[in-house]
Amino acid sequence: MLDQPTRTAKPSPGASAAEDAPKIASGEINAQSQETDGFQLVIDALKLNGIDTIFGLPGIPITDLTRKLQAAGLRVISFRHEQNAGYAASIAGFMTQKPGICLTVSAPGFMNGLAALANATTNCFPMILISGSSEREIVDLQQGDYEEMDQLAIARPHAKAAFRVLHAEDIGVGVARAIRAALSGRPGGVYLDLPAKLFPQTMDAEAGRQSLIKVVDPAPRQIPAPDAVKRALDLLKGAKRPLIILGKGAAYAQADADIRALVEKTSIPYLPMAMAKGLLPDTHEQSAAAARSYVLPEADVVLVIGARLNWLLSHGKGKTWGANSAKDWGGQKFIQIDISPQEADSNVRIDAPVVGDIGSCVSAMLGAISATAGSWPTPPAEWLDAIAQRKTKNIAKMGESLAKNPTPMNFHSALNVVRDIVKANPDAILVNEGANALDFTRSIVDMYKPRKRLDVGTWGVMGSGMGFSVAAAVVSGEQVIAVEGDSAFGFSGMECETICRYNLPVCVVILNNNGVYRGDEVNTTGGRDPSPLVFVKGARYEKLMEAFGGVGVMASTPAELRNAMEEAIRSRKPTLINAVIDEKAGTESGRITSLNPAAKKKP
Ligand code: ADP
Ligand code: TPW
Repeated sequence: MLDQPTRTAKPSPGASAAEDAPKIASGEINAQSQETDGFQLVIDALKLNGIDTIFGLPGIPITDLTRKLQAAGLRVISFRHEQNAGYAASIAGFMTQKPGICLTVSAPGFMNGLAALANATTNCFPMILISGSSEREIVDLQQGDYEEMDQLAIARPHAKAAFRVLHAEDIGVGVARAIRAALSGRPGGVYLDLPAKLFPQTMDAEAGRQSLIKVVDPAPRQIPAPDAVKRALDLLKGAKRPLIILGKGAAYAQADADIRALVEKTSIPYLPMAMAKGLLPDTHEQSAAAARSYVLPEADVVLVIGARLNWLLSHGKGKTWGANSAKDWGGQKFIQIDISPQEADSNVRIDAPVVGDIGSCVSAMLGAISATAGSWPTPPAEWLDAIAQRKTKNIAKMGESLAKNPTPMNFHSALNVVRDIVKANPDAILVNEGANALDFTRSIVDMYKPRKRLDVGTWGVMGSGMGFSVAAAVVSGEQVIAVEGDSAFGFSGMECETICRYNLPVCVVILNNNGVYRGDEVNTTGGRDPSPLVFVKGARYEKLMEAFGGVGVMASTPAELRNAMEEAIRSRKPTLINAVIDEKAGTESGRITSLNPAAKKKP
């Protein structure tokens, strides 16, 4: 044990009533001296704040912390790569409104986790990356310590906040600050640096107990200003062709009933962003998802709830929105509900920003609408009829594609099966990544309940699949179905071992077309190497799950895929189905071919 001076902790102003104080396991305290240490204080601080699961990967200096966390009753889910543990933590945060914790070793482990931390910040997922770090004195003089790296400085630009704790008595404050930063306002990723020297530091147990903080109201409601609500409703009321867009912030907010009531009371058609699918069932008659390319350019007033007008919404302008060129405004008026006061006007003018938490904003709007005593106008019939017509046409067209049964399978015939299975199992959580595998799944597979679709998010990040799957199963206990492109799966495929080790009900379906995007590209330059976009043909991915005691199935027909998925769900066994599809199926970059510089090449 390192010889650290025992400093007397000040009583913390946030330390609440005695019943909130952690019961420190007696075995962990030196009975004679009644001391506690850094390990124990970290554990107690997390427990005190309701953290019950840690996603991570052990090693110096946090090996013992993982053991002690487990001994203290927390669930420690140990991964094969920190990036996957990080993705798991971030999506656990999205699902639960509690910060997901990822615990890593110093430098390389930290760096592996950092990708997930940055992704969490980008996606507004609450997460805390806790990394052990090396000796400050040596790191700062760059004297070549074991795993030397200035982690705090590196994390800062990728996190909403970053903190380091040097003294045991400050652990309570450090953990409290991290939790508050991750959850309050716009959620995000937080970095907490815990140097190796901190863990064995000792201090008086009672002073340690007093130093811990149970965070009170970590995500305070933010009530919108009444005049902002009125401005928004006045604009919405006068609309001839109103539209509501629901984003993953709306899913995160867990204001499901009020959001549904707002949509239904106003009768306004809505579009769900990918991770907002299921907030209202995708089969809801007001869903305009099947008429997206009609409603975006035609709408005159758009109410955006918990979505940013970023690339996924073509920045609120350009041809998608009916303008003549990419930089032009389509003429829509926007109302935007968001917790971040800086979000409005980020891309186009927001005529009526409503700043606050979605629960409070939607409830305020509902209250004002109800006060109109039934006089809220239904959108003009021409608008609703025109949307209904497009929907009917597009749904019929999709039905035709789904009904085909080509050999080999294509995305449609395979996903038709997934669509039926999800319909029959609406509580199952669908994880989804890939390019074509992502785009087709998003449009073909209907979701019926909120927060059941977890995907690549704002960055379109490949590699989130298995981390998300592990977390979804651990946090919810529900069946997970992960629909993966074969390339996408490869980024985190080794976590099949984790899925088997924890015996999680995860059914991975790989839509295997032998490559990135497609598998039929050849190197025509005469070189000896294959095209950079293709993989080993006929790869037997299912054997990866078998290697760890799970179930592996190769499925070449929709019937085989259906049987294998049904069996996976019945048995709840870790299963990997290698769904072999046509290697010519799919397009380069899926639906975002327009962003590919190759597509922009001048002739
Ligand atoms: P999508 O990718 O689905 O379009 P984004 O991630 O772009 O969604 O946008 C989510 C938005 O939701 C962010 O601007 C974020 O500030 C906002 N947000 C997240 N949680 C809340 C909340 N509880 N209340 C209000 N806004 C929120
Ligand atoms: C971390 C770039 C986007 S989509 C994709 C890559 C490599 C894989 C597409 O092939 P897949 O799907 O998964 O087989 P399909 O259905 O089209 O055949 N690195 C990261 N993120 C991204 N987005 C990429 C690379 C990419």
